[in-house]
Parts: sequence; C-alpha cells; structure tokens
Amino acid sequence: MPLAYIGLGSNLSDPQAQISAALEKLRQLKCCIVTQVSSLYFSRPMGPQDQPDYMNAVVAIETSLSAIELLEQLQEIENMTGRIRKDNRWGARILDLDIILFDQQVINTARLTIPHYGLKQREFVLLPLAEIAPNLFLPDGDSINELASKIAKNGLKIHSKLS
Ligand code: PH2
Ligand code: MG
Ligand code: MG
Repeated sequence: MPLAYIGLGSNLSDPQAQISAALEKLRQLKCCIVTQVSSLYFSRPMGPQDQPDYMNAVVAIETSLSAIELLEQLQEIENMTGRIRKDNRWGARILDLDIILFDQQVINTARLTIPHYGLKQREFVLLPLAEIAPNLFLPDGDSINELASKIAKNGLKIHSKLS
C-alpha cells in the first residue's frame, strides 16, 4: 500500500487538543493505517506574525486511497473541526492537514502539489518528518535528514509526545 506523510498544524482553539483529535480521526479512517507519529512540536508562525504560535506534527499513513481521495478525506476532517475556508493564506487556523509526501509521486495540479511546496523551507515540517523518517529521500533525491540538519530551527521545540 502507498505510504503518505501528513503534516498537522493548529494555532487556534486549544491546538494540542485539535491535533490529538485529528490524529484520532485519522486512526478511525477505514482506508488508512497510521504507522508512525512524530512528537508534538511548538513552532513560531511562518507568515503573518500577528497570529498565535502553532503546534505541529507529522504522521505516516499507509493508505489504499489515491492522493486526491486522501486529500478529500483530510479536508472532511478539517471541515468537521469547524475550519472555515477563507482566503487567509498563512493565517491562523483551527486545523490544517497537508499531504507532505505520497510515496515517490510528483503531482502538480490545481488542487494538489506533492511533495508539499513548502516542505524544504519549513522547520515545523522537516524536523518532525526527520524524527519519524530520517532515511527518507524526496523524489528529487534530497535526503530528509540532511535537509533537516541544515534548516534554522526558528524556536521550534518538542512540546510533548503524541499518543
Ligand atoms: N501553517 C500555516 C502558516 N504558518 N506556521 C507554523 N509554525 N506552522 C504551521 O503549520 C503554519 C504556519 C498555514 O498553513
Ligand atoms: Mg499548511
Ligand atoms: Mg493546508
């Protein structure tokens, strides 16, 4: 089965509780098996600074779905948490579930860009990803461990274990 990596993020309405609840919902998906879970990280906002700090994590899931079907499942979970889709790029949100990687697939469509376009610039994605998949390589050949070791931490720190 394909292996996907999902980034979880929240900076509103008790972020830690939002991430835990989202993980529970991912575990309940019939199509998916959550195989690995990173620690929960505390991170400073990328983008507009007049928003609360974030909690971020990355999980690995095996899935029988295609990438676009998985995106639909993730958006359903986001919508269930009361996330309102509006044009606030990089703004505060209750829950953000992004597909970071989907096997070694490269997808560039209007709805989906995989690998995630910000992956290499975001410490709050790279470090949790390196925690659970240090030996992973991107489709372009870059090593996750190497990218993670070079990026500035920008205050990122492990907040707690997720279970
Ligand atoms: N997500 C954003 C914008 N900025 N900053 C951090 N630290 N973590 C995020 O997940 C994040 C962000 C929009 O998706
Ligand atoms: Mg995002
Ligand atoms: Mg998103």
